[in-house]
Amino acid sequence: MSPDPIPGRAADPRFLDCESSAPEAVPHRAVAVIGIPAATPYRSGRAHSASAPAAIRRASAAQVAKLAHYDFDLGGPLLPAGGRLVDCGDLAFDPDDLPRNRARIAATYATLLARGAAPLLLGGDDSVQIPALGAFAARGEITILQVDAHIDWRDEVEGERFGLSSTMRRACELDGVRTIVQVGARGTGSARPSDVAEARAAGAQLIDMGILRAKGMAPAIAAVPPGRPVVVCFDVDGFDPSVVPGVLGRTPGGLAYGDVVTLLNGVAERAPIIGFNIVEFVPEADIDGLGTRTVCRLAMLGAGLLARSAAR
Ligand SMILES: [Mn+2]
Repeated sequence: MSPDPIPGRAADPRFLDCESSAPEAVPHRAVAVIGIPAATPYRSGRAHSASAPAAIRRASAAQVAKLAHYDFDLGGPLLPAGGRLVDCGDLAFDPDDLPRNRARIAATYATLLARGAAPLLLGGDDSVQIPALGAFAARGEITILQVDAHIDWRDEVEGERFGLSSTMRRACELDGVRTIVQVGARGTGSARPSDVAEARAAGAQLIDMGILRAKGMAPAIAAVPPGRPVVVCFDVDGFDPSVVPGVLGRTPGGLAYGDVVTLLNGVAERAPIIGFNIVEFVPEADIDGLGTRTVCRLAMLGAGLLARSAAR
């Protein structure tokens, strides 16, 4: 099986009206936006976040005029001096060939990383991250910082091992993944007691919402080993549903946007952020554009942090 050589289509509009680029032409150290609508939906499910990349890009249009302005979440303009941002468009998704979807993502990430790019993934459901993380881990040791209401440690669901509830379990099996820090778990999700026990036994550091309520973001930041490159795996259901209502299941008691700014800036001070994945946004379930605007801001924060790490 050979993956498609090109992405599905160029983005229109492009994220923050940046220049368009094929993955194989991305400039060295550029932040490369890549939309991935879906990869491995469950048989009982659907590609529920497929419209998210376009929704985030559309929301970014309102931010373009202020791109060079001071961003107080980043302590400067979005892009540092010399920073580049390009949009690689969206990968194709074939609901009838899930292995090919994963191969396409893996090949695209291998190309982006070989060029020295810093990928900003606009998903897509959580399953799109699995092949992307494989590409990162194949190149060197990484830390995964997951923000999510759920720990995603199921070995399989409906017989599918590469679906959205298995992302951290599959990541743990990659040689290059040395540390997994999981932030924001709360309520109930796909995890059964055995899944939580196996996550802990495998060394995953579960910084759940109870810990964060008691101690703030400091324990999550401190759990990230200094120096080793970090890939951020951000399921937007980590936010409280009053912040981002557009998710598959609204679980109360989540993170505020400001918590996330504190967390990610704290992590970026400790280690370079080399990849930033935003998944599980469901624009159709948003309320009055509230969450769309916030997820767009998250993507901007991710772009700014990636660009700062790439510039070092
Ligand atoms: Mn989740």
